[in-house]
Amino acid sequence: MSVVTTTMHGDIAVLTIDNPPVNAASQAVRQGLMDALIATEKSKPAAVVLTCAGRTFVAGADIREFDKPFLEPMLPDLLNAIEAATRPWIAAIHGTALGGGFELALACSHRIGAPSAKIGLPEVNLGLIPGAGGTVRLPRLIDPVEAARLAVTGKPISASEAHKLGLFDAIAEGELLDAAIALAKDAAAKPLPTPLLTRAAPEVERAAWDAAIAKLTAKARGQNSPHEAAAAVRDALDHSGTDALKLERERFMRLKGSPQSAALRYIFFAERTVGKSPRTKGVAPRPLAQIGVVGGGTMGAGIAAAALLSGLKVQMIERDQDASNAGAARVEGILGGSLKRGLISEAKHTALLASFNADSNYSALAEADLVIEAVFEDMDVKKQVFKALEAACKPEAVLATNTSYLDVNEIAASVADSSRVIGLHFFSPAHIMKLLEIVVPNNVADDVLATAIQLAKALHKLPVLAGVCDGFIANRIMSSYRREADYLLEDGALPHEVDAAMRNFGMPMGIFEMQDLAGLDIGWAARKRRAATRPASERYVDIPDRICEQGHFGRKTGRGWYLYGEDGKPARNPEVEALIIAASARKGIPRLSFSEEAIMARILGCMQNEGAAILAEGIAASREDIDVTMVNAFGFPRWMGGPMFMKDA
Ligand code: T1G
Repeated sequence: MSVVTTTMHGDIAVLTIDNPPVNAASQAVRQGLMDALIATEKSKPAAVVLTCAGRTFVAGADIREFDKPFLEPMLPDLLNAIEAATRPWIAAIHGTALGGGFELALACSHRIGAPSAKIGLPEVNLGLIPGAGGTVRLPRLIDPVEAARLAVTGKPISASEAHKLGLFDAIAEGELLDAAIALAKDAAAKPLPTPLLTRAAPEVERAAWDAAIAKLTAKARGQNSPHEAAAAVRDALDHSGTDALKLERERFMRLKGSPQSAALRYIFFAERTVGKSPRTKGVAPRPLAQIGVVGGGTMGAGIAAAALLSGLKVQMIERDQDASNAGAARVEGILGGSLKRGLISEAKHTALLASFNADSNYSALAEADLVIEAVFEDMDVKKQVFKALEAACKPEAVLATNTSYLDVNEIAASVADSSRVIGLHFFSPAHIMKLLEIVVPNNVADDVLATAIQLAKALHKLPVLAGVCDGFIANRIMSSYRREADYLLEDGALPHEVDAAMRNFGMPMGIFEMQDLAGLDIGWAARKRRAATRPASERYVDIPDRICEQGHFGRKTGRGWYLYGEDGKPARNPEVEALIIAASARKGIPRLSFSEEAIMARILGCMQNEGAAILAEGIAASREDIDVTMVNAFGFPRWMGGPMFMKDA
């Protein structure tokens, strides 16, 4: 049974691709299309409409085929053949026409989209470039700089923007297929447009081009593919269509074999495998219409906003009216920001505010299906809150804690039915950060776990399941390499050297800059908490304690590992550097000099060892859980795949 079927609508042949879940252009799809092309060139319908069944038009080449040699027919050859068809081909696009799917549409003579359709060239996110003519045909159809923007950023655009750019001939009014057939009839009555590949490339002034590309690639950091995509579009401007196509394919094939693409493809699938637990297979989650949030501070407000933006009703609780007003103001601030940035409409903004309420009386939580506690990180305070929740909430309500390191089993044991308690560890800012660490205590019920995973999906978060231990996955690994970074200071490095090594490796910022941003008092409190249980044999660096004892807590006090002037930029802190050098002398540690590679080898090694311990203890079920956590919680460079992937690679 071919995955491509043909039905005649009058003298129009309608080809339907049906290859769930996203109609990826697998070998079967390519073969089905090639067969349909040959058949329609013989049967000579007035025109051909190409559409897809299911939720989306072709969302790209089949990424699962990339680790094997490609099978005929090759996508570029198929698209060249479609472009050379003797009758109009109309691509009818719904859902997301991405990568090879969009290139397929570009090979068609006409394109029509549903109003909600999106198109894009996300290949750069897989460490690739478009490999079937996208970088060649696009700049011959629209403004080359706009073409470069699509290929270099990988960001999809809406149907209305595609229409404005000239990518769509029309936006469908009413049924997409009907509109496509009407367009096909119209096209059949006119001469075929000149194939894009044979069109001359538009002139683009070099300096203007370089300036535009510099802006587009500014955020690439250590990822190569955005630069490669820009170079491929440039090739398309400097060569004939046919020659540029060859150059594009060579570049694509080289990148397909590159370590960065292997890492990015790994993390693509890893992000789609996390959050799947055998315990929840076939288990129905509990209803999730209204959630409660206890605590209106930065985390509580972020969690409330994330839930509102995902269509949930939210009831916030704070200790008194003033605190609840302050919490509500924070939530309104976040929603106001989304409105200002055009992420939500005025009407949506008003509707979200109507779905939100803040109060200081726990009885307002009587209807909540799930409540997330996000109060001060103190065990006694948390237990008091859970006692109050147990009294106020309906027995089937799920009770969750947002603690980032406290013992969730102990919190669960503070209520009669501990099976309803789970950890939901959000990262700040909670309405932006993609990761949700679901901390699984010993007695949690399977449907409570299923409900937590369901909530993550509803919030468009990546759910990673973690066992209960100090710091779970994320903070446990972060604490371990923060400790290693402290050891490096005593051994001879200085904060700016460690941070530069981490930034040049691809981290968004170094560990000392990050601590100054978060506030050194948080780590200080954690070290004091651990002091009682820290093994005497464990090496301990007291430099950060010395800094905190002087009341220097980082950015918020203008001093920490670095000094912060008017411009807010971190500057080297001679006092701290003297403190570090004195600490080595005090312990008789000869100070060595470290290359950036040597610094990263120690930090990475530390992440990988802690990761291996986490796997051995069953705190994480797979290396994917650790890598997805490090990439999405701490900005570990995606194009490296994650510390565990690197270890195996
Ligand atoms: N190939 C294979 N499987 C794919 C796939 C693809 N292109 N896209 C998605 N899947 C699987 C995915 O693993 C998951 O499987 C299921 O579909 C649902 O995906 C020559 C070289 C389309 C926006 O980069 O961005 O074309 O986990 O959970 O949230 O130039 O999937 O259920 O088993 O993500 O609704 C370019 C990648 C390829 C698009 C839908 N295309 N996909 O999001 O569902 S390279 C892409 C996405 C290329 C050419 C080049 C998203 C989506 P499972 P999902 P979703």
